[in-house]
Amino acid sequence: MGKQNKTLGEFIIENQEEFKYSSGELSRLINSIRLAAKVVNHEVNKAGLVDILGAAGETNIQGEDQQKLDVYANEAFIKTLTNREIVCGIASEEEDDFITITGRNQKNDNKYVVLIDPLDGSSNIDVNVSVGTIFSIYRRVTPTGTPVTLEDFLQPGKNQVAAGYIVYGTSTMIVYSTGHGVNGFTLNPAIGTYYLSHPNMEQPEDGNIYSVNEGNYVHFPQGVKNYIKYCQKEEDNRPYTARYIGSLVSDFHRNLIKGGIYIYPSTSKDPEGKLRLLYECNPIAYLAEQAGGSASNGFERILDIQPTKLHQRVPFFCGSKNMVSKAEEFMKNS
Ligand code: AHM
Ligand code: MG
Repeated sequence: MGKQNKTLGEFIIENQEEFKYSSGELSRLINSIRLAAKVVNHEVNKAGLVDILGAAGETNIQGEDQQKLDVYANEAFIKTLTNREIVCGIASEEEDDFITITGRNQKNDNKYVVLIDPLDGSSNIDVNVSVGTIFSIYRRVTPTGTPVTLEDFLQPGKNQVAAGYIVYGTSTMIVYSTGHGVNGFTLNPAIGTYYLSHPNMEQPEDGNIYSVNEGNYVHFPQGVKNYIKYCQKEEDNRPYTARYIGSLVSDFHRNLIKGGIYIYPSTSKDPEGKLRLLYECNPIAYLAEQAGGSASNGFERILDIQPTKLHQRVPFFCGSKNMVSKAEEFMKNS
């Protein structure tokens, strides 16, 4: 792990004072995500064995049948977040409606809402490709002492107080921000500890990677088609390299480190695109901006969008600043 050997636990304590409302609650909340991430990581790592164990008629330690991993991850995060007296509501890609948490004394005095995609890209699990968890945290806008409402979840992304992701890749990492830059921590699975491996992550302003599902090309808006042609043209430092895993967290993570753009545009079949604003695009957009990158729906900043629905979809252009503005230029002029 080189010279950096600060653990995530130490980092959270050291940086607690930086939070806008430094009561320690947000630190405890991040801590509970760290814990759930370890539990889910353990399960994800066993994914390849499920068939073998299943064939032998194995059930888990509680005697339950093996669950689908996205359901497992959903329950693991919800359970962990509910157990601490910090969160008043959770919205998840796996749940139709948001979950209200009244707290042990039933007083509704917890202050934070969490929006989460517990296991994004889960169709990749069967083929041993990286998946991720994405999370977004806000302070509630309605007063404590009353049950959480939809309004507390439908806040524009610029109101986020923290956001991050966990990538279950060749190694497992947590990358998150509380509004003071982006830091990445790598799990040492032998001892179950995350170490600060990527301090102050910065997304290069330019890059040479474009990530888009070109199989949908015929359904793309003209601006995106034109931008793709631009990426492929032999000129200056182009053609760019095409890289698309089909797992948002991994595609973004690579482009964050190396420089690049990720695009999931509107299509003639899905005019709003595929990705969800609240628990996929907003947290990733927040991280991109915190790392010096940017995120747009092709025309306006993702973090400025006022959401109207919990599971709202949005076209997504995200990554190196200059690449995103170039793509926006093509959108505007098409
Ligand atoms: P999911 O939430 O159903 O897992 O879908 C989200 C995923 C993203 O991780 C990924 O970037 C995208 O869907 C890939 O979609 P496509 O296969 O249409 O390219
Ligand atoms: Mg998802």
